[in-house]
Amino acid sequence: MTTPRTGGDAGYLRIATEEAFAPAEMIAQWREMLAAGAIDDPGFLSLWGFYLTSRAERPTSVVERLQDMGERRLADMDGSGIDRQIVSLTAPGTQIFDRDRAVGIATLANDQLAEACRRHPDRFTGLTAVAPQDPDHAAKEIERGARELGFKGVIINSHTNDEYLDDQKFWAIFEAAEAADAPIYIHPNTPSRGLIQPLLDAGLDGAIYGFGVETGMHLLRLIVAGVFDRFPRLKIVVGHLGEALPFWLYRLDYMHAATVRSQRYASMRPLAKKPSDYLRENVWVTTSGMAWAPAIMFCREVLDADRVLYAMDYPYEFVVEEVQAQDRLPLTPAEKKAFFQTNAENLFGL
Ligand code: 1DF
Ligand code: MN
Repeated sequence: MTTPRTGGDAGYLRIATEEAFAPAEMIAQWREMLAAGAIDDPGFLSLWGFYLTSRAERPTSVVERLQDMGERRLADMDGSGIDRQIVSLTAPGTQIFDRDRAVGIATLANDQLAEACRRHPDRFTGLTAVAPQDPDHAAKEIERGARELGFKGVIINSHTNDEYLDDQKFWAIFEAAEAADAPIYIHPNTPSRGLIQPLLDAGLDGAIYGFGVETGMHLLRLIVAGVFDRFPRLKIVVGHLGEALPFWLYRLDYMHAATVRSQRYASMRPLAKKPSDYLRENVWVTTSGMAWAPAIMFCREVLDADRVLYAMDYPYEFVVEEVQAQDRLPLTPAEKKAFFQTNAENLFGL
């Protein structure tokens, strides 16, 4: 098969929606903190302790590519047929820092990303990075991102120092995102302290499985806490085909209803809708790292074809054959255009 090309000759533009970058300053701070023994988060130590010290080919190339928002990235996009990247701050971004540093890195990352988007407006669209450690500042940064920087959504890398967004102290973030009509991409982080140990023991804490456990659970926590009853127009995006939740729709509905009825948990109160309704009305999923036709077709069937979007997960996943595999999905030309292009344009307001 020929190499995919940009420019729409397949009948659609390819918009990749979970693409990562890292300011050199953030990588430098991570390196310093690791070297100083200043970090005790087991997930961060496992993930970035590896990426920032390994000399193997994949981690060194990932760390270099993350920091390039210029020629190298554009050449990679040209070589894999990606017309536009929706770019976001790589995990865990600000979410490993104390509050003041986190706010500083969010601001710096957003200013750098906005500059790259201004240089290449036809290739890059940005998402706003925030420091959930300071929810009021995060709310203001969401507004600045939307109004001044031209960003089209928000990135949050799952838990922040073991805390999840269903805690009402974070809800200023949801209020700001809903007001700006900015989708929040809940991207994986390594599992929180209480969740990680058995995964870590088996080498399963990272992208192979732990990311999905952490992030799918995070979204479920938002649902059962009633976040979408309080913020009915809130839009959430998750990668990796919904972090396995689409497979669980039936059981989630059945068990949620049964649990509420039996009044087993004070924390599990009645919701206005079924868990699957929120997953079908407030959530969009992307195919990052899941270039697998049966799973993609299943998600289109049980969610909705408008809710399944293409993503690559550059530079962690950079495999031209995966673009080709998705070009070959058993879809009509119109469906394929929605999958690669117009679903993303509609969701992010491009
Ligand atoms: C990995 C995968 C790292 C994904 C990521 O960010 C990431 C990895 C730190 O393979 O270590 O975003 N991913 O989304 O699958
Ligand atoms: Mn990713």
